[in-house]
Amino acid sequence: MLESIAKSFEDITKRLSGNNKITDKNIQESLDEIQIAMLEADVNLRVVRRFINNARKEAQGEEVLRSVNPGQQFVKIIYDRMVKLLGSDEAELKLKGPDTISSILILGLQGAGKTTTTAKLAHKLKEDGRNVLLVACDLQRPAAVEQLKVLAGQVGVGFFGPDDSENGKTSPAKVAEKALKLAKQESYNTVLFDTAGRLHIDEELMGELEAVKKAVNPVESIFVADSMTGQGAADVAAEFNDKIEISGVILTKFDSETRGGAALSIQSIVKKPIKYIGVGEKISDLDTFYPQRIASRILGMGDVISLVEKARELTTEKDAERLEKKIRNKEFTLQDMLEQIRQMKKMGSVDQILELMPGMTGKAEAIKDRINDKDISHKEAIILSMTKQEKQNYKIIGPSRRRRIANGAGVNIVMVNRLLKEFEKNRIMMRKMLKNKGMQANLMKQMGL
Ligand SMILES: Nc1nc2c(ncn2[C@@H]2O[C@H](COP(=O)(O)OP(=O)(O)OP(=O)(O)O)[C@@H](O)[C@H]2O)c(=O)[nH]1
Ligand SMILES: [Mg+2]
Repeated sequence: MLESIAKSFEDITKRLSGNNKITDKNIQESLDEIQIAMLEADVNLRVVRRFINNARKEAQGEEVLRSVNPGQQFVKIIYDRMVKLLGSDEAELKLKGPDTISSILILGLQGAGKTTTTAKLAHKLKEDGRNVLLVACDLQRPAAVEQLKVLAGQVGVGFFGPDDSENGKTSPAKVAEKALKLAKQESYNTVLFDTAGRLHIDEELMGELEAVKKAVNPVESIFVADSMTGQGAADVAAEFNDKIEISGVILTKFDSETRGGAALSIQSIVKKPIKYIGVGEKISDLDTFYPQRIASRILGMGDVISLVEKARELTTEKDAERLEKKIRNKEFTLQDMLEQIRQMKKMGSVDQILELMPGMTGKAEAIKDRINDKDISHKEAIILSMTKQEKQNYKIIGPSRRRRIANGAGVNIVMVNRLLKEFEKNRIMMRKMLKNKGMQANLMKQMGL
């Protein structure tokens, strides 16, 4: 996935990050190459032009950081712009609470992967504890209803479709209405409507979809697009959005030789987020779309990017001194830890962070088992559930406070205990690091100093 665009960018960013001097001329040269790489990846021309112009302006206007070289800094600018192009933050489904029915409409062109994606979403939502009903509103192909029925059976969720006796006498909107009645009777709280595709957008399809949309009043109307269709996917999504407002996009077949054009064009053309990517044919092959991770995969420069990020955060020597003093004086608080956790979140994947840490090479696999991204979110939630006082002085957090914090964060008390232990250990370790000259150099390097 994204191999070819990543390959083109690899050469550009590698060369750039070795540059100690950056001039208008080599900015222009690199931007020319980036432009070619993006066009080859089938990114929409208007999107590419805007990207290049903005990156140039930013590069020329940016203050030079003391602790990284200008080439590295330029790579970071490109990375930030790319994250923006991909939509900045992840965007999951917006559903109502469990006591109300949330309807999700799935639409898109023929063969885009709608039916498969409907089943994948059902699987995910079932795992989240929702009671899911799949509804076959595709009356175009006789086999379509059966296909969804089989998938519903595999996932283990409810199914509703037209009867054989209704052949030719019903409409997608009528099926949808009946399905909603059934959902109410049988207390389903999440209803997914799979609809028919067409080769091209036509009036009949749009009319049909509008009628279904009116009947179900969905909280999400998800446009399913085949990522292999490149920037074409963005144009079609825009048309669907004009006619029947969509709330988000799922890009399928991201596991295949996709060049990236769809992912990089959709957000700026349609202004709707990509919520998930399909990464295979199995029902579990649906991943949240993380713009930061995709951008790092394309640029392949995770270490340089985080180095610049840290350097930006600690731009002056004073900041570094302050942190060092905090550690020395045991003033490193849970609030500081929270900030560290947030930095980790911002950087994207745990893998990359591990690769960056000195002495971690080779040990990454073992550690990965212990920390994962969910864990990071839990930790953030735990610290956020503490009062200001507690964050400043962890020693006051006794058993009843721990219980309250666990409740507030929606986690088990064991996790609160574990976090506090880890925090204590980190404080000691950091102090030790400061005493050891070699380790100190490493720590400073990590901070981009
Ligand atoms: N590799 C891969 N294949 C996928 C993915 N999503 C769907 N497919 C395949 O794409 C083909 C079409 O998928 P469907 O879900 O039937 O597509 P559809 O949009 O419902 O098609 P129509 O109902 O005919 O419009 C199937 O062979 C799927 O297995 C994906 O994320 N990765
Ligand atoms: Mg289908």
